[in-house]
Amino acid sequence: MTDNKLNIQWYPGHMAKARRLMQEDMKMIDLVIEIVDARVVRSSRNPEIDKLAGQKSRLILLNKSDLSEDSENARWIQYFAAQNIGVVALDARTRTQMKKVVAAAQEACKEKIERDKRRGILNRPIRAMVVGIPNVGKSTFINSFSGKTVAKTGNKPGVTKGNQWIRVDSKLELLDTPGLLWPKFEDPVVGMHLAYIGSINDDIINKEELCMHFIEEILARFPDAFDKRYEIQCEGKEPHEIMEAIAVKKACLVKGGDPDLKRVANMILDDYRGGRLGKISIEVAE
Ligand SMILES: Nc1nc2c(ncn2[C@@H]2O[C@H](COP(=O)(O)OP(=O)(O)O)[C@@H](O)[C@H]2O)c(=O)[nH]1
Ligand SMILES: [Mg+2]
Repeated sequence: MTDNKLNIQWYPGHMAKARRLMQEDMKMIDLVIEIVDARVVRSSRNPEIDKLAGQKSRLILLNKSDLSEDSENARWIQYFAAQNIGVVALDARTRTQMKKVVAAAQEACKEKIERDKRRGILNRPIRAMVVGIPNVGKSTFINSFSGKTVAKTGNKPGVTKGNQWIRVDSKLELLDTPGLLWPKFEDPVVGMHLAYIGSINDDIINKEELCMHFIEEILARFPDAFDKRYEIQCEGKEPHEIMEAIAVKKACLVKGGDPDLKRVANMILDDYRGGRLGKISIEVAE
């Protein structure tokens, strides 16, 4: 296989600004809710969050868990639980896990709640900020969590202008603006994995190359993932041969009858992103 040719750029200016804004917001909150993509838990985290969050309580949400494997979600939950980090798997488009999230937020802030109690402060809601790299579902989560009964508690003294607290219930308030983390682009695997799930602007990527890497990685864990979907035989074939076979099967051909590999790459990646190749976790807990 050729080396990957992904050349993904990030802009330090944005990064510096995002970091500054987040540091400001951190002063106002009790809990950092870090949203990651359940399919690429490692690549969708940025270790800088540890520094940024400092001593704040933490909760991790494995979002888009409807697209990752249930068994791998369970292993990631164990992985974080073993480090004493609260974690909930969810599909942020629905509200089905909201009670669990509130309970996990309370558990994560247990000590603070106890401390408040000793000081006679009862039932003060936990204040939380959602953070994560682009496209993990921060806005979706905030919107779902707000629901129809959203009570924006308005600008309060000490709140940076523009920021509002969304009262989820009596126990939890969310800052309406999420903190933007940036991916660890220095690691080429991270860039590639984020590209698989469609979190990186596709225009700057060689899709055919990306798709070949994708096929290779998927086949290592699911040897028949493509056979089933496209009714082809992958065994013994190189990734580019698999793409050609799919092109023929799906009549993705250019004029003259050659396989249209660019179109095939788009189709395969779209199928994966849409869950049509099945629930597949790209990164598993170790
Ligand atoms: N399948 C699935 N899609 C989701 C989920 N959460 C968010 N999305 C989709 O992921 C995309 C990015 O979500 P968004 O909230 O804009 O991400 P943000 O950049 O972190 O704010 C949108 O198309 C959402 O509909 C989820 O749990 N499951
Ligand atoms: Mg957003």
